[in-house]
Amino acid sequence: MSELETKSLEERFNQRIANDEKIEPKDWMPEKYRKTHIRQISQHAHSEIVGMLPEGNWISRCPTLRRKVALLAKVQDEGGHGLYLYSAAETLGISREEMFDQLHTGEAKYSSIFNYPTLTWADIGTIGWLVDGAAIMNQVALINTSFGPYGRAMIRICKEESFHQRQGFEIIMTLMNGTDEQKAMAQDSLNRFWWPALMMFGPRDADSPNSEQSMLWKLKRKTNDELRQAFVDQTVPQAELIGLTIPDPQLKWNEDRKHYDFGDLNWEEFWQVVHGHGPCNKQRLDARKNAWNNGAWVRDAAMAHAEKNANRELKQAV
Ligand code: FAQ
Repeated sequence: MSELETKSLEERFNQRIANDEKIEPKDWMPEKYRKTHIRQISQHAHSEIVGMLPEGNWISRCPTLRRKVALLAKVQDEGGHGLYLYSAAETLGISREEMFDQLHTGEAKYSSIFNYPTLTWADIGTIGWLVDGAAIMNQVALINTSFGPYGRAMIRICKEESFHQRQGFEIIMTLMNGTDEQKAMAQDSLNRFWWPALMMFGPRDADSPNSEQSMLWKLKRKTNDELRQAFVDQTVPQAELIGLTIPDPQLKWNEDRKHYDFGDLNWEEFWQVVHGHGPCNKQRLDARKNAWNNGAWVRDAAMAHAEKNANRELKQAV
């Protein structure tokens, strides 16, 4: 393709983005747009499936049968989200094997939040309330992302995440209506998860290498800092309503800005966790690698079955 032709395709593409048109997998797109989407969508998918692990840890120890049914369904939903997202990324020309390989070798990231342990039952409530709450804040904005398959996957995912958020909040509310020990358990869980939940939104805008281009392409519709602020503004009143204290002495309503001011995050900790040195990074990756290796026979059997059927159909056709 000549330089002139590429330039005119690029102009047409930029015009479509400016008009808020969706870009579909077979449409022409700049190579960098394709690669950036593979990066973000596959990392999002990895986050969903690694995210099954901290909660999976409590399925056999739920306090009641009702809680167990809800948690089982939630963890399955997260697996489903991962599958939609892997499929969306595959439309851009990467295979699932390649994506898993990138996860297993550490080339692809997944959300830092899932490298923290779930020590008590209250953590299951906190994950639903804060982690799904933060995920929705980010994902509702992504419904309007420019790449069609990603935006459409988000519609269903957001519906399910908002149910997860409510079930988590209801667990914490129940604990806050309970004994002193239960209240202390809920507060301790909030103390441990508050800052890691704020880290889910990524580095400050000034330190985010991908944001500027992703905002121009309308892959991201809001910046990391905008979403983090919206999450704090939404969550602080929820904590106050049920008698929990946000572990941030600098947290204060700012009447001029009409937003909460809050303390700075521990960015050293954030980057340590992102680069593989968090409390559970090794455990999480080992679990995923084992799942992939132990599932090899299922994939092989499915392929052999498909091949056998295809051969049978071919023979019948001859
Ligand atoms: N953890 O330039 P930016 C969920 C990386 S789903 C780890 O700002 P970007 C559901 C980033 O990848 C949660 N790495 O990057 C659930 C980049 O590295 P790279 C996941 C992080 O992409 C709930 C580098 O730092 N949600 O929770 C993190 O523009 C409950 C520089 O950062 C999504 O993935 C982090 N927190 O913005 C499941 C949503 N932050 O790739 C189970 C979609 C940044 O250049 C239970 N993703 N990094 O090597 C996004 O919106 C964006 O990718 C951001 C990062 C906002 C995460």
